[in-house]
Amino acid sequence: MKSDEYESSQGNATDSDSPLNESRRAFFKTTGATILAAPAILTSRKSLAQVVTDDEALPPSPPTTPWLRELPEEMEPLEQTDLASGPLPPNCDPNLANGECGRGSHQLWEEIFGVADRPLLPGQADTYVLRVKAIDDHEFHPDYARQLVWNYVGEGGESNPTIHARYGRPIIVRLHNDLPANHSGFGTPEISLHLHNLHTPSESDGFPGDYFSKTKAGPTISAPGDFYDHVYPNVYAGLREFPKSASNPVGGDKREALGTLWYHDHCLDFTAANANRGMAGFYLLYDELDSGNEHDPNPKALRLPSDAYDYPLAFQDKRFGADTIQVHDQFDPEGTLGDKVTVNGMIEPVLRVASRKYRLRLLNAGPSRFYQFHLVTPNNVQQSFIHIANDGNLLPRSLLNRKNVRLSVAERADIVVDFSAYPLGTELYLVNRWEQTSSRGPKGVKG
Ligand SMILES: [Cu+2]
Repeated sequence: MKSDEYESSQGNATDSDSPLNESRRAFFKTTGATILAAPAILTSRKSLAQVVTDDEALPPSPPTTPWLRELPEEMEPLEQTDLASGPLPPNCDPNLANGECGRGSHQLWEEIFGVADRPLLPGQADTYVLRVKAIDDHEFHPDYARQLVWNYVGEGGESNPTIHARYGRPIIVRLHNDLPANHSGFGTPEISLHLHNLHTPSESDGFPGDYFSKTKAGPTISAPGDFYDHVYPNVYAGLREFPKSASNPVGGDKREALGTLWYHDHCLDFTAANANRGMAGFYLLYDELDSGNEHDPNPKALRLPSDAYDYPLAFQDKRFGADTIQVHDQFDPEGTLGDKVTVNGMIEPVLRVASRKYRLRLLNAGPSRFYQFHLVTPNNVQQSFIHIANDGNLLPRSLLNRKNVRLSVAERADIVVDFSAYPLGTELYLVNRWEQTSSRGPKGVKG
């Protein structure tokens, strides 16, 4: 039996080790082209013109030519919008008269901002605006028709932008729902913004029942609206047990520090469909140890690769119909197993990297695939890397000389890859060797 992209686990090991077969599973390729660039390429699996035998009996996605598109060299953080100086500063209670939905009052408002019934003052928080928009000309791949996605869009037009946060500095994200109410197709135009894993007050967590649109409100909020203000205090978990003090200015237990987080839609009964429509982005949280500055003079700082060399990569499995348009059966409780993998919204992209160390933040943004990632040469020789963080937590000690890393849905792994070990022009491939033929879970590991 063969799946769409894997030999069966009883297959011939020699065959499966050939570069040709390996390319079926490659997602991402890296290559170096200039003095500063050693190539890195990420691509998604090449689909094959084979009979699909996965449990869902969906036909395979149409084939794509790999490595046609490049990821940007740097993933720049979303720029702030000064909400406190604007016409509608965030407040503890929802601003119902001016279009905010009926969210719960912010629990920690007075503790963070001093006065319970006063709007935010300039400088008290980093503030951001995101709008969920329907984008009807997204290009997953040049071989596919441009098509509809729903993305979080920043004020500068950035799709699914990365938010940079710091422990001790609160953030307010104002989320607008600009989706059309008359949408047809998979996904529902009511949204709830969940910041996955972060310790947040419950009214800002993005519960499934907190969904809203201009005309509908979920069961855990009181009124529909145009927008929803989320407060992220960015304190360590355990704030009550380890209160703020001179020696602990952030508050909470530092051992609970999180770094790589992500936000995604969480609408009741539609989380998979809406996230698969494209609502997912990164929230990177720094502190004194993981400071986001590789030149940090603070002796406590880890000085991990930063800025352009701190690169988030979100993987989503997707299925496309014969017309190259994405399909997702939101009425099937088993979900829809994808046979194409997008990397930051692109199928089989290339990332050109400099000849130096990178921190790659790998995220399985779902909905259905599990991954066991390997970094290999075109001859299928596994390369080693350092695994430094799992699911947002720095490991007690880095795991050196790792040859693979596994990710289940919503899981993150931070790895450090030293591309200076390779001659310029080298191409490396990030491949998935976890065979999966059903949305229920993976099977054996291949290769
Ligand atoms: Cu989540």
